[in-house]
Amino acid sequence: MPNTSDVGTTIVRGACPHDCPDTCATLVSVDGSGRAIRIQGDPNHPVTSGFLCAKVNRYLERTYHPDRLTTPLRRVGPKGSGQFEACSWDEALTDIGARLDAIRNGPHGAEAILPYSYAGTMGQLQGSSMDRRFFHALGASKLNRTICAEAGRVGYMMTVGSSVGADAEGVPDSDLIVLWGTNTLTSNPHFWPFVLDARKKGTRVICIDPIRTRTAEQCDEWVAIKPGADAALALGIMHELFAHDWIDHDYVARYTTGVDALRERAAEWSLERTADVTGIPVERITALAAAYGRAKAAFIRLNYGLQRHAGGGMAVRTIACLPALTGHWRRAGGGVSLSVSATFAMNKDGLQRPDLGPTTRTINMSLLGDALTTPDAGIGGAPVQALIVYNSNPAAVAPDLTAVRRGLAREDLFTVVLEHFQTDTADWADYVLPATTQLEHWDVHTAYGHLYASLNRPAIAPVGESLPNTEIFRRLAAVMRLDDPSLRDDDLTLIRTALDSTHARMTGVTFEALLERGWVRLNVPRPFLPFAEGGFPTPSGMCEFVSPRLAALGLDPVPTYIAPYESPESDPMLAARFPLQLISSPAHQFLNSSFVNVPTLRRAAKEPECVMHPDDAGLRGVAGESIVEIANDRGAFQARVRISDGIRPGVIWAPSIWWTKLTDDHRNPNDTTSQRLTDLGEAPVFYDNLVEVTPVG
Ligand SMILES: Nc1nc2c(c(=O)[nH]1)N[C@H]1C(S)=C(S)[C@@H](COP(=O)(O)OP(=O)(O)OC[C@H]3O[C@@H](n4cnc5c(=O)[nH]c(N)nc54)[C@H](O)[C@@H]3O)O[C@H]1N2
Ligand SMILES: Nc1nc2c(c(=O)[nH]1)N[C@H]1C(S)=C(S)[C@@H](COP(=O)(O)OP(=O)(O)OC[C@H]3O[C@@H](n4cnc5c(=O)[nH]c(N)nc54)[C@H](O)[C@@H]3O)O[C@H]1N2
Ligand SMILES: [Mo]
Repeated sequence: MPNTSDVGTTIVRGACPHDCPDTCATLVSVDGSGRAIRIQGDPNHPVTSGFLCAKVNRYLERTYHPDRLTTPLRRVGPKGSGQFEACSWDEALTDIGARLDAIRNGPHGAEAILPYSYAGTMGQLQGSSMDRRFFHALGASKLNRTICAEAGRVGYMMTVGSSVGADAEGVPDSDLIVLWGTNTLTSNPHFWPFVLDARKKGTRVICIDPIRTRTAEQCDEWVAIKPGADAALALGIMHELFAHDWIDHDYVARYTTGVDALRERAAEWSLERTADVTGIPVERITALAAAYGRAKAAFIRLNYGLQRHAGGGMAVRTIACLPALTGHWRRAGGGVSLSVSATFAMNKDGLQRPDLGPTTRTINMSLLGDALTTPDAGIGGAPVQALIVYNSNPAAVAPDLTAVRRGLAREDLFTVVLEHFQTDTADWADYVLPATTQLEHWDVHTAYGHLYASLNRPAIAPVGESLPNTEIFRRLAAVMRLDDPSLRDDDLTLIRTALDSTHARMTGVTFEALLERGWVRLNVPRPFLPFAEGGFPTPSGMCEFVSPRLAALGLDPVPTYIAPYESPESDPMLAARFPLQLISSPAHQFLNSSFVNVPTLRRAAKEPECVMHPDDAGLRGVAGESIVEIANDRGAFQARVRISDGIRPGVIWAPSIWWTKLTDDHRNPNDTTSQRLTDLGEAPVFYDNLVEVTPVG
């Protein structure tokens, strides 16, 4: 039963809402007074296995944080000053409705209103249901949600077909594990127990990363690749696979297209050329290729780190060819996994109702700075006059913060932010609306690192006057007299709609089953071997080594290497001024910019830091533990230096994403990142970013 009672304490089943592959099943203990007193991972969930991460262990501290927003707030000081006064929900919603109505009836129409949201919660309800219905019915601009995963998603789709891949629960059967562009112990920690299981029988674990992360430290081998060079490495490995005939010819003949073109392309990647481009010695490449070629069921765990570069889409597409060449998809533990989200088949259209409104323009969230400041920059026509932000903190996480801040500072921009806390973004708002956390609302979840759906029940009453996103958009729809009946659906109706699917894999994933058990495995075998006998969800039904869809886009249809925009090799002129490649991947204690304001976690992260190789520090006269300025033409930020040989020379690492207002210099690495986009998916290139470091003071 979901709720068990024990001396006045109730245990409520939930799901972690955060943007992470693990989507944990949680158990929240609530005492007789209705206060949550404990959160733990469900010991029976095969992936959660009874533990939570460093951040979500602190979820109660976050929920009951004295800084929680408890009432709607109206701006009283100048824009960006962070001066607000409390007001009632009625006052706030009436005024917001009137402001949006004026814009809707103005010369540019409702397209001048832009929703901006990402995955602050991954819940189907609080993330993407009533909000979408509201903006569709209003006729607002659409948002292309590219900020995280689009390069990789599209690249993977070009080879494999959709976000379906090897099952983490097969990992114990692997005979080689390659962690490629992922800091597993930080960003996907519930994958690790499966790795440990495989290791018990001697399976090698190799980590490919420019940084010797805490994950790389735990692996048998750290392959210190140059940033953005992963497609070259994969092509070099293929060169060896073909040369030694480590190819599953039967699999290739039955289930792939274009092997001849791929062989020709791989032939161009001699070991010497591969070593030159990747910075990995020839003997390491040979050993890696041999290990992969001789394995029967190698598991490649890709994640999103390697796709935040100019050629990120092509890199993922290229790597995704490997298990089809070797036939590893046939066996448990073999294959490649980036996201498995498309294994789920929720009724998204029913939930989001794109049919409620007209076709409108789409604005790329990764170009927020441009969209707010240069209305003609590819967004066609209407300026953005109103911005409604929820589930995201763009004033900390979006690229090119200088441009973003300039946009948010516009006196003529009407900004509403739905939040738990007064974030960097909320400081720019005209209205801030208090939202509930996962402990306070209903939701239903898919996952992208495993195959279990889960239900989140509210465990406690809303803190203060906070409301679920769904309720805020229902009320806004009512205030604005949007009258489609679907805009009045309550949360339980929305959950039933989300689960209203006839897809075979969703059989058994019902509201009743979720109420009863909290989480349910998709209707697939365990482990799931999606492509053991082909059946790729591409147009040809094959794993596409040659992609007609890429050709149609005017791109190379065959896997290839695309150099970074900013690297010493690809832009020597720029590198003469800014020689170091900055990677600003997640800090262990934070979840993007969430949890930065939670005292125990911020104390653990200490202060903005960066890691530099001794050679790079020496060249610049930078002493360990000193403060440095990290800068390029776009901007600058400061951090305390740690000097370590656990990073490639020429690369620096600044664990992220700090709230700018909680740093001494009120800036963060996104002051230096650019609004350039990846080859596929129009995604940001956060880690394709040259900087120079100078001592401060
Ligand atoms: N603790 C914690 N967990 C998180 C998050 C968080 O902020 N904190 N964020 C969540 C979200 S939204 C996401 S998208 C994921 C992100 O987590 P991951 O998908 O793992 O991606 P990143 O952490 O961005 O980068 C992973 C590793 O890739 C390396 N890397 C960078 N460039 C390259 C390259 O060119 N080639 C190779 N081979 N490696 C490279 C980085 O050094 C980093 O160690 O994690 C989720 N989980
Ligand atoms: N330099 C650099 N920049 C990056 C990255 C990087 O690695 N380096 N990573 C990028 C990636 S992968 C991603 S995914 C993005 C993530 O960027 P965001 O999606 O902006 O993620 P967060 O920073 O966690 O902000 C989410 C906000 O949503 C709020 N929130 C959570 N739940 C709810 C809710 O139910 N209702 C409402 N109204 N609000 C809620 C939280 O309080 C939080 O402030 O950042 C990107 N930016
Ligand atoms: Mo992300």
